[in-house]
Amino acid sequence: MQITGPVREVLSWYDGERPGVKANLVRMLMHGVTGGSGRLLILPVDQGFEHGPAASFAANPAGYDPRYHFELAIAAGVSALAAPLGFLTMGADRYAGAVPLILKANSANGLGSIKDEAITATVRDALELGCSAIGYTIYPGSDRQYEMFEEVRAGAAEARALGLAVVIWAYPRGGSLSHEGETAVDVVAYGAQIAAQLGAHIIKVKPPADRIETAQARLACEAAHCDLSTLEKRVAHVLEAAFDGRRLVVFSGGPAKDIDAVLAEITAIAGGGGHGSIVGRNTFQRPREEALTMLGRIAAIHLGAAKAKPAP
Ligand code: FBP
Repeated sequence: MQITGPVREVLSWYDGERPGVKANLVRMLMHGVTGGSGRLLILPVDQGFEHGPAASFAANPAGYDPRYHFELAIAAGVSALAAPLGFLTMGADRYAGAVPLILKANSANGLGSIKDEAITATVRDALELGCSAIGYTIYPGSDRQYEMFEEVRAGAAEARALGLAVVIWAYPRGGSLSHEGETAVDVVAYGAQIAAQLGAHIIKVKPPADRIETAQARLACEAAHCDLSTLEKRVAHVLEAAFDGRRLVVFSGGPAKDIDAVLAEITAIAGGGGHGSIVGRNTFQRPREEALTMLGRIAAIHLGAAKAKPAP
C-alpha cells in the first residue's frame, strides 16, 4: 500500500513518535471512504453506557446489538469504530481486521451527578481486541479534572509505549462552567489544548459556539482582533489550540437533528480545516439505509474539503 501525500503530511506532525503508534494512525487514516485524504470519519457507539440504552437505541432498536454497529461501520467504510469494552468484545473476533477499532477505556453514565469517568478497560484489552487506538474522555473544568488528567496521562503513556494511538474526547463540563460555556469557542479550544498536552494523537471536541466564556480569552482575543464570527473561523481557532493544527482534531455530531442541519455544520467544520467527524446518534438512530447515505454524504464533504486544500 502506498501512503498518500496527505497522510504522510499528517504523520510528519508526530515526528519522534513510536513506529507502532504511527502504523496505527496509518491504519485509520488509510482505511475506508476517506482513506488517504488525511481526514477521518469515526463512528462512536459509547452512548449506551454514557446516556443509557433507551436514550441511545430505542429510536432504532437494531442498535441494541453491538454487531449492528460493526456491520454499519464496515458497510459505511468509516475510518474507525469507537466503543467500550463490552461492545467491542461482541464483534472484535467475528469482524477481526474489517474496520480499525478504538477502545473507549473510560466511561461515565447518566445515573450519576458527579462529572467524572471510571476506567472501564485497559491497554491490554485494547491490544487483545486488535485495536488501533485507545480512547479516554476528559472533563476539563470538573471538580474531578485533575484526577482524570492523571489517569488519562498514565493510560496514554502505557498505550504509546505499546504502539497504540491515543484519542481524547475533550469535553469541558462541571465545576463552575455553565451549560452554554461548555461549547464556548475559548473553552472548546482550551479543552483541545489540554488534550494535546496530555498526549492525544486524535482529539475529539464539540463544534465551537459563537460565545467567549472566560475573561482571559475575551481580553486576549480583543487585543489580537481575533475573528471568531463564523463556525469556519472558530474551527480554525480550535485547530490552532491543538498545536497549531499539528494534532488531528475531529468534531462531534451531538443529539440527532435534521439531516440538512448536520450536513451544513459539517460543511463549515470541513471548511475551517477540521480533520473529520465523529458522529454517532445522528447516524445510528436513523434506519440503516438512511444512516449509510448520511455517512456517505459526511465523507463526501470531508473529501471535497481535502481536495480543495492546496498541496503542502
Ligand atoms: P454523538 O455524535 O452521538 O453525540 O456521539 C459523540 C459522543 O462524543 C459520544 O462518543 C459520546 O457518548 C457523546 O458524544 C457524549 O455526548 P454528551 O456530551 O452529550 O455527553
